Amino acid sequence: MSRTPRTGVAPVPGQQSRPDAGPTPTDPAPAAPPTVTPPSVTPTAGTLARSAAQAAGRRLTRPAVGLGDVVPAPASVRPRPAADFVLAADAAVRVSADPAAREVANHLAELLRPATGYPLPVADLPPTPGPLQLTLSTAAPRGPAATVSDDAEGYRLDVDPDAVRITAGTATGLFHGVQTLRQLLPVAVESRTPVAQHWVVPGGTIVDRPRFPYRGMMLDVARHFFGVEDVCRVIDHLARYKLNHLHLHLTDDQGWRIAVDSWPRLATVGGRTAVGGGPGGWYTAADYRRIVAYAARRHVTVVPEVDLPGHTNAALVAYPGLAPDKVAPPPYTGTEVGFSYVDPTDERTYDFVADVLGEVAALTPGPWLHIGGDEAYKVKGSAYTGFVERTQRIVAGLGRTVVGWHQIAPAGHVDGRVLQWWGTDGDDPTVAEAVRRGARVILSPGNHAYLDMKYAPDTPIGHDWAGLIDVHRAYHWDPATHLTGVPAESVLGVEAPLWTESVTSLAEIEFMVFPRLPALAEVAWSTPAARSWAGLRKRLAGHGPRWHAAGIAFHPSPEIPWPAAPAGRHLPDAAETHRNPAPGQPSPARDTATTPDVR
Ligand code: TNX
Repeated sequence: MSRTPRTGVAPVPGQQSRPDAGPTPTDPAPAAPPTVTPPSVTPTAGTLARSAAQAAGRRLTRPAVGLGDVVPAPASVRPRPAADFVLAADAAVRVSADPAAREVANHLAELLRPATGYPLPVADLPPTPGPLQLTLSTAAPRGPAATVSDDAEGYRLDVDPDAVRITAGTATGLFHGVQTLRQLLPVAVESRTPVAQHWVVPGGTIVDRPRFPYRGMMLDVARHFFGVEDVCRVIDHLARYKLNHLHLHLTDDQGWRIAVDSWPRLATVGGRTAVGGGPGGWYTAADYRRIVAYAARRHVTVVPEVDLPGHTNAALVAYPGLAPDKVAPPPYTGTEVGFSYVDPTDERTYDFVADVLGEVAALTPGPWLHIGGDEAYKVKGSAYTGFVERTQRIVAGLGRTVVGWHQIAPAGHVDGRVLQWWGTDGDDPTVAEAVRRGARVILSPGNHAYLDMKYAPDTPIGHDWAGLIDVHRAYHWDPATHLTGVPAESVLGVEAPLWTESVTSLAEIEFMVFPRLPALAEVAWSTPAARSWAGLRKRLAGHGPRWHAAGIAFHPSPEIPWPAAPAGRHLPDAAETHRNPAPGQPSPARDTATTPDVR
């Protein structure tokens, strides 16, 4: 199988080249107009930006954002207005001598270099502390808010006039601290080209840790296929908001999206279709590894889902022997659910399950294997629970933890198993009973967390079977009390699924994700004490210009007091949106300036 390598993410329609992200209406006025001495040779943009900033001196300007203007809301924020920090052009990033921490420092430098134009070399700590410090500290003192969190993902951020210091027990904590720092810099930090600007960070201390360990988004790449670069861009979005899991719904009736060596027709035949008759596509092992590696560098774990025993029409087209009647069904490109299933009475089905899950597990470093289990309406009673129990044992035999949609609840317990709740009311005795037997729960309530629901009746794409979900509805629920019989200790976390029956492009993904995903990230990360609707509205409003500057499409929800301009962009016409190319077909022209560094 050969596929044309993808070279970049889709340009956001209507914005073929990035805005230069110069100061926006929310940026502070510079203290003095930068004066640039005419150079004798033609300067680069970076040189100009550096000399402009130097010429303006290190005089303090008011920071563009407040220390608390962070999404998700940090656990503790103590501003020190007299302690603002200004990044100097000759700053270096100093980091504890540890390979994973060093990666985080490199990531920080890569985030800051394009907009600042500063070289920002990365070097070990000690000897010289320097103005940007990332310190791994397992021996950090414990105690109330003044200390570094001892949580695996917690961090502490201290901003003083002489330095910004991020301290954490793990590289993941440092990474989250870096995301906070990014949000505290002016909007222009999102620019891909140098901007003359005072890079001010508001003074004070943030001590932060997540409320729930699992915070994720699901992307359905089966109904419509999204290439590696699109998925990597989604991973960037997760990382910004401290989400740490990307669940990929890899298989469904309309398409099989991952190459499996032992059953090659799954991809080459089952991967050729998509909802609405589009060209489909699939990931080679190398493609999938690129996604996993890109995610790992951003402290995001990939959760692969192979949906079984239902949602399998594409597999049956490829291998009719898996079908109950052994007859190949026609390829399916509609949007109904619940009609297809692999034959639970045939031993070959379990060879298929073991082979597929074995290969997917071998490509996936994370601990989770998601086996679907939803809407298998034609496999009833003990045929269904027997299938799920056998599949759970296969997953356990691979040394992985099973995750399934909450319909798998009646099946017997295996150690550590996780149910993903997608119901719309807070009561399910079967789930509560499974939790009593030891299951943990990921909460994806359809009426709060489903990113494929419309925002409002006039939202041009999406469904409404679980209701309309505006930002208020996405935000207003508490995972600790949401489901009867599921106490906070049994809640592993929160995940926001994006099903893609009606979502066909990266711009449409972003439109459904922003601003709801950041709101849901706050539900998963922040303590109830730190959360408030008024605070979220204000903080999201400040992120609109950031998304605009980063070329991210978003829904300009009327609930959010966006700054006067730019107010976001509406969903582009379908004709403008990018569609993925057929296998073997060239990608449409891309804006290489937006290409994520996929490695
Ligand atoms: C239900 S929620 C499904 C999906 C659909 C989605 C559309 C769940 C586990 N299954 O197959 O894509 O609704 O909203």
